[in-house]
Amino acid sequence: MMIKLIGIPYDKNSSFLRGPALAPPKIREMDVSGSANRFSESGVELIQGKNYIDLGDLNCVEDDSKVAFNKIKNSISNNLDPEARILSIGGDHSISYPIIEAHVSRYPDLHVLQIDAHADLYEDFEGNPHSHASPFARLLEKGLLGSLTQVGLRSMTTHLNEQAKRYGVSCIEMKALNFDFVRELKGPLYISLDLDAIDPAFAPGVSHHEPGGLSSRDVLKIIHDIRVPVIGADIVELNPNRDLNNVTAMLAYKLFKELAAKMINN
Ligand SMILES: [Mn+2]
Repeated sequence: MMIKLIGIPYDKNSSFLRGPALAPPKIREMDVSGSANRFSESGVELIQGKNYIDLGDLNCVEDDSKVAFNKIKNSISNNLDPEARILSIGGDHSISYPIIEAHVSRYPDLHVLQIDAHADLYEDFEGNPHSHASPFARLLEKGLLGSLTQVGLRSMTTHLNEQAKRYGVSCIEMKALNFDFVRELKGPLYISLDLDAIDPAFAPGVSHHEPGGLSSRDVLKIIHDIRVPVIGADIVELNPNRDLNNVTAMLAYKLFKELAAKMINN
């Protein structure tokens, strides 16, 4: 299986701070920094040209949402083929809407695992239906997902609880965290990984610091323990402006390797 890496430097739908548009080159920098090898913990060596190719970044930094979302959806659709899996590097979380929508046209019964501090189910956020707080509301209102499971949540509101109930979302909140859900995930599975799911002690380079999160190891364990086919993934919300000594960028790079290895092994 070939992994296609696509950078999507788009952060215009961030509600609080800009910065995630700077993430794709920062994560690639970790790859060539000399600090880490290219093996996943599961023993897969990532070799460019052999099991992954880097397609570079989309040219969408300054586009408005509609134009950017169309470019993203078309790019993902054009690059999907039965022998490839796409790993997208964001960008803020709004980009997962067009990315996942494109995947659904190839995998009609697609299930999604969202690893996130936030449910991202707002009908709109401060008037913006394309906000990074709303991508999963857009996907669910179109009836596009077979199921949505969210883990890492620790910022629920009355509205978000209502939305989760309305759309039948499985919410695993941090206050009641356990990992039983991993065995119940259905495939084909898409993983949307918002780095703010991880505690700011491990991942300070995100726009929204929400204490009480997952550890780096928790997320690695979730990825390793998934038993259904993973057919696509994104890593979003790295904000290099907030990072400390590239700690979060290196975590994003490690999670990239583990997600890629998981998809190569499927
Ligand atoms: Mn989030």
